[in-house]
Amino acid sequence: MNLIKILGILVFSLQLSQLSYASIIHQKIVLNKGELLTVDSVQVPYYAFNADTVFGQTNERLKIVIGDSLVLSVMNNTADVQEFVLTDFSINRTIAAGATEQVTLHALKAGIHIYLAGKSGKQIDLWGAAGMLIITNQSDAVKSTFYWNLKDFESQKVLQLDSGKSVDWSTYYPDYFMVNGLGKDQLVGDAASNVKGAVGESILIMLTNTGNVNHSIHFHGYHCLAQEVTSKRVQKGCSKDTFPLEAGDGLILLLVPDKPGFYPVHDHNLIAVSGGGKYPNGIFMVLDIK
Ligand SMILES: [Cu+2]
Repeated sequence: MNLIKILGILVFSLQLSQLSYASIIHQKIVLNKGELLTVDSVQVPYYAFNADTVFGQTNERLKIVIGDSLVLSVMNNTADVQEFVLTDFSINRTIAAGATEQVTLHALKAGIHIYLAGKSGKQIDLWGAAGMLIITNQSDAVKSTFYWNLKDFESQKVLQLDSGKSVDWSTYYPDYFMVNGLGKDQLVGDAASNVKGAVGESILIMLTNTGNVNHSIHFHGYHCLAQEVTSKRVQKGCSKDTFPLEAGDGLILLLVPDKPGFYPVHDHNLIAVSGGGKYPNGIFMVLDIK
């Protein structure tokens, strides 16, 4: 047997051994339209990808492990034709009203990605319809994990888009800011976004910016390590306390607290810690380390 054949068999058996850990994950998400209740009780139309046909303000989080294949059924439970886009996986599907499309993707490496409804037409990805796809290795999949999907919107522009008008984004002046589609009252005590942990523990924070302005997340008390980046501005492997995210960026941060404490994390794009013009609100979380 020549060397090339032996190498070929080796590579093949290596692939087999990796495949033996892989699973096929079937998941369904449903694009719903609903009403978002802001902190000052303003109601605006809003979209989200939920687990079923009941509208909720938080998009489903898709979480898989390296080696997995995700078979994702996407149902369009709205009255319009919609798109489902996952740019990092070259997925762009048109879905008729009431129809379901199935997409398949293979998780080859760790990272964080954004899935969204199309950027054309009413641009509903900018008023809700954008969530996270997270790929980790096996050991990270069982770590304590928190999620910050950052969003912003301007209620007047949402109303214009909803009525079929186009908007001038050069005059965009967002008045509401959210984490996982939630505002202040809903975020206080929220288990998915407020970090609880212990000194020395490895804690993962999943961050995406699915809004339309830049955000800059500042940690008080601790530094984090940028473990995976989908960003031109943050270097993989850097350790710091402020992480800028342009629209469309994503980060997987590792926090290993060196002391106990109760600290805030907030957006240094300071308008984003308001809601309807009132402070404090918006992109504001707490770290509770024992
Ligand atoms: Cu600060």
